[in-house]
Amino acid sequence: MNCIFCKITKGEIPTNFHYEGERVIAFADLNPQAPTHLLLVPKSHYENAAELAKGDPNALVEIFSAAEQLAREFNLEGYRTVFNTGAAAGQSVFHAHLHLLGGRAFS
Ligand code: DGP
Repeated sequence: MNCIFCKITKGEIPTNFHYEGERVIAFADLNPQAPTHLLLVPKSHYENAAELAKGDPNALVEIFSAAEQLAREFNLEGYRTVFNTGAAAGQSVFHAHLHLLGGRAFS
């Protein structure tokens, strides 16, 4: 399987991790949509958030607690979290990931 996020989580592509825990890593999005735009990614491969919830629910718990920790570290007053599911919704990498966005106003 040729999955870019599997390569990143395994350290095969050098990437600065802003968070690393037992099940989850976080790194900056290549194409940021806000001053702070991080991706929180489970180390295990699941295609989307629903599959992750079924296969490794503890990773989902860690994703949201890491998001809260990172928001504090990045001094975000508030933040937006997004899971895209399916190409029609804008998902382009089919390894589950949460977008954490902050540092600007959102409508
Ligand atoms: P989505 O469209 O929801 O599947 O989000 C995928 C995001 O991943 C998109 O905002 C760009 C980002 N991205 C894709 N490839 C890479 C990469 O190699 N490194 C990093 N840091 N981000 C990537």
